[in-house]
Amino acid sequence: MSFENIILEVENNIATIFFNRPKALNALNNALFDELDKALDMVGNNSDIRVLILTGAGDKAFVAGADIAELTKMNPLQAKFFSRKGQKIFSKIENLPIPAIAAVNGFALGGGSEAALACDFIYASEKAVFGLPEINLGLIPGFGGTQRLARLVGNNRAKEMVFTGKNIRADKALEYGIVNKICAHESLMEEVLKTANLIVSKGKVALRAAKEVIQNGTAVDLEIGCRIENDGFGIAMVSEDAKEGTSAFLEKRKPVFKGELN
Ligand code: CO8
Repeated sequence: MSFENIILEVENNIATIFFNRPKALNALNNALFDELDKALDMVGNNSDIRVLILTGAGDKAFVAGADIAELTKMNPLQAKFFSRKGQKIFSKIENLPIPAIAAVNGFALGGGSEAALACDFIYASEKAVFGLPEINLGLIPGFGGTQRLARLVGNNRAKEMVFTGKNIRADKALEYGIVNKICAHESLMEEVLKTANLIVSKGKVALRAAKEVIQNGTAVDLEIGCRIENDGFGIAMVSEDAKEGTSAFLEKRKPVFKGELN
């Protein structure tokens, strides 16, 4: 399927979705969200795809936020629906059965930071800029950003960012724990692909179990989370790749994972 506002590429079990409105710094509008929603379904339903990368087309932006021009035309109900639509799509990223990595190649503001925060982790170019500047527009974040940022960096840092609308550079985002790694701008995708390929080389059942256990387990108290971990462990344990991984260890050889869903 071809898209206009995003690009979906699949190669070597890795899907890459580019936000593709470079003239508007990849701002998120309704049309882009509709395409992203479809692309995420395609990615989530294709069991050959084992990692998703999200990044921005062009050299300047990951995503500079919701499309402000489109926002200004909305009545309150349309704005409420748009906010819910964004939240649902970002939750879909978060709940994909496979890991999602954000490769933040420039401005990730407002909805852009919110999209990156919905991924499992973020690698950033040294040129990346993060922020929730909605307060400067008389707005607040509306795609889950207040919630995900506060859970990740703590209430106080999140409140300072949301109340002041001040952006932060990649080094501060690393200090805050928003970003796992800062890369030279030119080698961002290379670094992200290196990590994605490492993940692809692991057992498929174990990977899916690990993602689900962390995702669901951290939404509940520790005791229940540990029980969710028990279930995930049990499922991984009976997989073909677990038989191969444990046998290979005992036979002092490298495992050859088949990467099947059994
Ligand atoms: N929406 C629409 N167009 C945008 C956006 C945007 N968010 N960001 C940039 N553009 C457009 C500009 O209008 C400009 O278009 P044109 O060339 O036609 O004039 C083009 O992209 C290039 O932008 P600039 O000339 O401004 O580039 P600069 O390098 O000078 O500045 C910045 C780059 C700093 C990123 C600047 O563009 C900027 O501040 N952008 C807006 C950032 C922002 O405020 N983002 C938050 C948006 S609100 C939001 O995300 C809310 C999410 C929740 C919504 C809930 C639903 C109701």
